[in-house]
Amino acid sequence: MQYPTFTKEHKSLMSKHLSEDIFNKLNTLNTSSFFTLEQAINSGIKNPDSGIGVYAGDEESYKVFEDLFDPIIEEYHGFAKDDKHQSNLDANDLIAPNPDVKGKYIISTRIRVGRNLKNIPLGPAISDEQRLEVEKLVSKELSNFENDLSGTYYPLDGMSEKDKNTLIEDHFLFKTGDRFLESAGLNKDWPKGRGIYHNDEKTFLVWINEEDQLRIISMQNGGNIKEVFQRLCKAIQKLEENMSFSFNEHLGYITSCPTNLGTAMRASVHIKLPNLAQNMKEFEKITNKYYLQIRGIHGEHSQSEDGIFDISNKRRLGVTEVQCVQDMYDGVVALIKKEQEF
Ligand code: ADP
Ligand code: CIR
Repeated sequence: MQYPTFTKEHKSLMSKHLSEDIFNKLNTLNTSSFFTLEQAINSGIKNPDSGIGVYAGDEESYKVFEDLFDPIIEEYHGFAKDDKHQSNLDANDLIAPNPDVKGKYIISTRIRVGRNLKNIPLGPAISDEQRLEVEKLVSKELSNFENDLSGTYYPLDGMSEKDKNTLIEDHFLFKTGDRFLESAGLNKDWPKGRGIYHNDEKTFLVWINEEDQLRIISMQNGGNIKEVFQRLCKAIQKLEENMSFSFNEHLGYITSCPTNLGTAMRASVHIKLPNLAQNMKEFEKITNKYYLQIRGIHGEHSQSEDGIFDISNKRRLGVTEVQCVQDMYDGVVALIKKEQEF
């Protein structure tokens, strides 16, 4: 392919870091699952409003295309080429008493991690057969889960529009037709091989074959962040008893989007902050200090509604899982304090 034409609308880290020299060096390379630079950057080219604009097809992509990925990883996570990732999934190390016992601000808490099976390409490069194999393996493993983690797997293929839309609207299920994932090749053969597992209370959920092969999710109403983290840690440990996930010492857990590397964790609250909503400068001072990201309440790239925001940790690599949740928790405590001062 030719060097892409970036317009002033292209705002991604990919368009920032893909110089013509780097492009020429990487343009003819491919990984062993035949993933190319053209596939990696297509989403950022087709969607000029991308924040990141690049996806990996496999663990090897991060090495073969390192001249592009490394500066993006460094800028997003503040993580240098020689740094080592560290993991800590011991919920006892988290200090997080409920910061909103009266339930005035925090509507719900959700913590998710992404995982991908070792030696199988990531979503952008997986074959249709491999995707079905992943669905079979993971749903079979989950069928052995017991007690509060016991649930049912619901394939997307065959799910009624009504059930699907209710699950999406209630924040449990991924949306259909995301344009960023579409141009990254992640929606191929949709809806086959995709689905959601959840317990009756919908406090433990697993998405299969969306942006990552697994998204393991713990969520519940209110601000008991520790309880949500404890449930997630238990579920991850249980899954790791019988499954091997793609992981290395430098990049931690391997995910298709470089923002998710490391812990692959996003810990969030939906929180009502009507006063701060009128004062975004003060709001962002706090979110920047605590390494937080602000999203709308219908997920990434959505707008906030009625002064309710999705607040989550931004760093995921080079910090432990406990630190990711602690970043979010400490920031939420500071936001509530500021909200009360108005
Ligand atoms: P991801 O968490 O995988 O980065 P999204 O930002 O698209 O993806 O969010 C996925 C879904 O999770 C959306 O429906 C979103 O509203 C919901 N969600 C995120 N955080 C919370 C929360 N704290 N409480 C309830 N739902 C949430
Ligand atoms: C984008 O570049 O905007 C999309 N590909 C999504 C990037 C992931 N977003 C994030 O900040 N975690």
